[in-house]
Amino acid sequence: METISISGDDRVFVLTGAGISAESGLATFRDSDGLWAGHAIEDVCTPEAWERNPELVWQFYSARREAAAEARPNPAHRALAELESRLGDRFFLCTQNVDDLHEKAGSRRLVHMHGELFVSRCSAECGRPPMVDDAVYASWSEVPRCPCGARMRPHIVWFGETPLEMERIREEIRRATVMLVVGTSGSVYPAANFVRLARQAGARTVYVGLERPLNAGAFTQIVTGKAGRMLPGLLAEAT
Ligand code: BV8
Ligand code: ZN
Repeated sequence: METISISGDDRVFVLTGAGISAESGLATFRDSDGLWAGHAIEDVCTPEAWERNPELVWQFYSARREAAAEARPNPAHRALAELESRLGDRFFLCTQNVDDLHEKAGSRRLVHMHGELFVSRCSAECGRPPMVDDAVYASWSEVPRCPCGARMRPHIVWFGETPLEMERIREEIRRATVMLVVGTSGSVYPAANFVRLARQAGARTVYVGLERPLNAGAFTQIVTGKAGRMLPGLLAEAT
């Protein structure tokens, strides 16, 4: 059984994408029946889309809230939470996913670089902190207002917007000796570039996913297969 060698003085940076939540029943982006199948990115995942038709944007994210609320973590999420419990501060998890399945599996040392589904913030960026919000909004009139009067928007990083926690992420990549990337096609930046930064920092880079990603050339080890099936065994000997 192939394993990923992680030993005593290794620091592990993990990056996950939509593929890790596929076995939990959440659609990925690029699959034929993926999230983008029903909607053009431009209509639901850009600041321009929000200006043009904020009701449609809230309907898109409300549908994703309903789907994610039903979903349960799978063995891949749990294997990473288990690895965190063994490695402690030698472990860091960065996810592109906006679902909360990593948290449901017990992960704590993580950042959502593209935002979180069950969080909303002021669309006027008045400075008030984002708030936990699992409500679904079928019509614009239901969308709550910030105390400043502006409507709330999903706390999600749309295309053209700056990802969250980039300084922290860059710092963790610099310190990593192993980068493990799970279930991401390598098509969206800056996340798709992290593996190259890790290589430049001298780290071993491992990909686990259904198919070779677009940035396959930057990996020192590639294991193809379903993350829920592969990851527990691959990490079994990690210390
Ligand atoms: C920015 C939140 C400046 C929303 C998301 C031209 C060239 C290069 C870059 C650009 C360009 N033009 C524009 C850009 C920049 C743009 C970009 O990358 N565009 C792409 C389309 C070319 N990026 C941005 O705009 C970013 N911002 O650049 O700001 C900046 C830069 C640096 C520093 C400071 C500022 C913001 C991008 C974030 C957009 N928001 N998500 C939401 O979720 O609704 S991105 C969203 O799409 C996801 O979060 C994720 O990042 C991406 C989807 O990719 P994946 O997760 O990989 O999913 P995908 O479906 O593609 O693949 C799934 C994989 O899993 C497949 O490989 C499949 O084989 C595998 N799989 C399936 N089942 C399983 C499995 N693997 C294992 N097990 C299974 N069971
Ligand atoms: Zn406000």
